[in-house]
Amino acid sequence: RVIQTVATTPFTDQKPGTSGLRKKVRVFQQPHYAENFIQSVFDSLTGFEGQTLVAGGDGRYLNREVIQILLKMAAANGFGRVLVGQGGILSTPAASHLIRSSGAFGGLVLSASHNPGGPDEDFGIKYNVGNGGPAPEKVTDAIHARTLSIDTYRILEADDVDIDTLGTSRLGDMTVEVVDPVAGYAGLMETLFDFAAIRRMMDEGFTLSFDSMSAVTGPYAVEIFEKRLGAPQGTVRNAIPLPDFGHHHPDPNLVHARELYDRMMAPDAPDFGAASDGDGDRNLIIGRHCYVTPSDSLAVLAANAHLAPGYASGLKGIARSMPTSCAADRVAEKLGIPLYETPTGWKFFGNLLDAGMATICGEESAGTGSDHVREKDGIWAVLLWLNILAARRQSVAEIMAGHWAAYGRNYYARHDYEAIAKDRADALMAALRDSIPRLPGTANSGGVISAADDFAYTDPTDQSVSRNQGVRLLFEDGSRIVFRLSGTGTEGATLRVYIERYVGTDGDLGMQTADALEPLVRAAQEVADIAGYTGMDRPSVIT
Ligand code: VG1
Ligand code: CO
Repeated sequence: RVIQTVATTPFTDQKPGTSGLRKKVRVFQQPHYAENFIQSVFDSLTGFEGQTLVAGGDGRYLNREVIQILLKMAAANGFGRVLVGQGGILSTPAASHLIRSSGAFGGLVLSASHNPGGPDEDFGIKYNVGNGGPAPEKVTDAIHARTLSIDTYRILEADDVDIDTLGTSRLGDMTVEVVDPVAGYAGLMETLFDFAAIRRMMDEGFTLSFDSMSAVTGPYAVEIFEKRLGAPQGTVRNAIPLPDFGHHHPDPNLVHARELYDRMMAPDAPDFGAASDGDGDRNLIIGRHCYVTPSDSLAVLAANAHLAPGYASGLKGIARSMPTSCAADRVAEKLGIPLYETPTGWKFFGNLLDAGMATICGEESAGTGSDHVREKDGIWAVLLWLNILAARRQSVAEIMAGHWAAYGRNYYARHDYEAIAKDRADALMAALRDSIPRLPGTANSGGVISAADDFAYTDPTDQSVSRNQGVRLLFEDGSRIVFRLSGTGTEGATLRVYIERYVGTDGDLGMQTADALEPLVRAAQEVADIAGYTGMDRPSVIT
């Protein structure tokens, strides 16, 4: 077994985004492309000799090939052991748990998450550190710097490893252990939730529909919902992970999980519907005839988490990303616990969770999670909802109505303008940034702007500063509009416009979201001249 040192030249486009490096499969298929990035990760780390690395992905096209490359590179670079999910499969939260429970040095998660898969679609690689969470910015910055100067990578010349059979084998001086991707994770869930109570509710006729979107959660959902909780076979739909997700877009929102939405709005809808994304870290929650926005879901979960055994002693704090609605803030206030507002992306929650400052975290993009791992976790969110429903014995619609009656309602929507030419999107954001000093005190169809800024975050645990995280317009009545560019896309630029309006407990809590937000939507158009810059008179996706 010979360790080869291969000469290479840098690629200039390997800067990790919101969640790892995401590119078209064809980009990853260029000679040396994946190798350069993986070696740059290893070159940015110290002290991993003889240590354990976790490896797995969401099963999308190229997953198996890149697993083989990374195994041979890990062996050549001196790791002692790699734990790989059987078949190369690990959901993102399960990878996070495996890193933590095995004391691994870190992990490589192969996924482009909610992006589509297949030969013409997307692939991605993300490095997670020893706490199980996405590498913080100082690490991703170091990885990026290394990609720009790399001149060699190391790889073991060896046959492919059998990753389909559970057990241990040798690769050079390294051990490869193929592990069950589901068992450890399912066991963790049993420690957090009252499975007996949920099972009883199911036995009494509670109906559930879970859409795995032909992505990674299939095996997890079948094991947990059907086998351990006793839901009938077929409760989990699209349960077999496919390399191209059956040509679907594995993003659990009202556009791409339309089938589930329609089922939940039908006269004979089940009691509870949910879906998860490509890598299993997102969740879509729809009660019978009642869609729950991710921001509201975070607030409801935080307000009721104490009903689940894992959170019976209460929460230490709540963290949400800046564009996420302020619904959770009111819950934190009532509970008398701190609320942290971070930039977009789960990597900003890791320090707060490690420091015991926050217990529950969430993002408007359908990500919710807690300190049980260091990633957002789709199945965890569904189980917490089920545990709450089993404890309260109310419908989702009743719980939502009760929540708004107690806290008021944050009407909320996100408008995405996709595949904009990058220079147009950059020009729009630059003009918006320039206008910040002039905006306070001005009025538009949304009301009077009281403050405007470009969000910057100082991490309270290590004082690291992240700037330019999104332009915020704050209105006198508490409404907000936020503009930022996506950091996960692979085609042109995506402008995200986040729109929020708060209505107090004495106001109209039963409006249609689109009606409630209409004046603010117009204000966003006026202030940013979205149509002028993008040529688009309406968003591509509203969630
Ligand atoms: C999006 C979401 C963000 C999420 C990220 C990764 O990022 O807005 O909240 O953390 O995707 O989610 P961006 O930069 O495109 O807005 V996942 O499930 O794709 O790993
Ligand atoms: Co995801």
